[in-house]
Amino acid sequence: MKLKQTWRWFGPNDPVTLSDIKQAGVQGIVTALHHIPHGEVWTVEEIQKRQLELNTAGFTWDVVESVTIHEDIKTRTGKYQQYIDYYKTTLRNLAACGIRIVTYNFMPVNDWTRTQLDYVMPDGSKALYFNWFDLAVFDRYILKRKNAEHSYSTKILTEAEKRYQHYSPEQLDHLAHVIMFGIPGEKKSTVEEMRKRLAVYDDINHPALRENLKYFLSEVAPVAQECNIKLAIHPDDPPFDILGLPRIVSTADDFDFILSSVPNPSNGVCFCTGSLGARASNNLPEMVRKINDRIHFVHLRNTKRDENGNFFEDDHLAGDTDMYAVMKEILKVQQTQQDPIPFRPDHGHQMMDDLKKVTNPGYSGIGRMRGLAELRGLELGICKANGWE
Ligand code: DNO
Repeated sequence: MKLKQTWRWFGPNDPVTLSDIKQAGVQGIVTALHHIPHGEVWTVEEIQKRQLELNTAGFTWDVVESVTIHEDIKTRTGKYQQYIDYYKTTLRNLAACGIRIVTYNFMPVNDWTRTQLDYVMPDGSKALYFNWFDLAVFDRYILKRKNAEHSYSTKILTEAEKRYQHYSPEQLDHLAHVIMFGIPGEKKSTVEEMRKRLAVYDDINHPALRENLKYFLSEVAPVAQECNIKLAIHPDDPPFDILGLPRIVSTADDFDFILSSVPNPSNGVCFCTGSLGARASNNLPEMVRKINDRIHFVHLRNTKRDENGNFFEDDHLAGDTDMYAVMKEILKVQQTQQDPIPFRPDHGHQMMDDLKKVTNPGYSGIGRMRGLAELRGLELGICKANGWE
């Protein structure tokens, strides 16, 4: 059995429209109710409104990405218990509408983080890029985080200082905008807000954040199981501590903790090769073998690192991750499952006509289409060669 091909759509404001997506040949849509503030309940009415829109365009809503976890839950402060109860209600409401897979992440403060959104590839297409020197520029000179210098090597600090000296005020503003970009269509943070949100983590180290995640999961996984929902935690992107924040969804050991501390089958993973592949010590095929049937959703994308750990998003079949090996392991897991595991081509370059449009960073139409087409061919080849029809 093959995987289910899906496509992420950011809702009615997404410049890549449902009629565009129709031509990609996917079987399902991944989306979220981005207009609902983090932490609030998604009502059946709101879910059905979006579902109707998708159904009218000939699609089903297969995966939610994401029901975002409110910061109070991650830090276990303020109204965390109320937000957990709201989360349970949202899961029940989604299940009542027939939606069965829910993605989320447990990254403190910021979701995915990049330092450049238009890194020019040799072929002229544009990719997303993460550079430690620029992150340090932001951290030390824009955010002015206390003790930021302890988070970087001398090499990074020296290069960051050099860059800071020659960046113009506009370039610095732009860098801050890119780093704090967050989720398209959702509220943007200011530097001041970010400082406040970071400060809440002063007393939260890795074990404490792990405990907060374990508590959250021990509360919501039974509800998910009862209403037949599969939870899928997305890895940290990039899979390292950044801005002094603890990150706890980055390595095989992290997944081991997450899955074994709440051994409920509904507690699973969104296996994102682009996030996990940015860390050289992560062996992705091995991680697929270990996480196995707790993989509930898959993001396929590739990255290429340099000697300083900076990385750009490469073509889906190029880069440091052996996509053939990963795809083969995922397909092996698929053969043990009754239902197809959904995957989506994660990100894509801005290429051809994408370059003349403003699309959400990473979510261009043609770039993702190229990725999907290549991944689809790879999957077909592996399935044929192994008799997995
Ligand atoms: C970035 C995405 C992430 C992802 C969330 C999942 O492009 O992969 O923003 O959706 O982290 O909760």
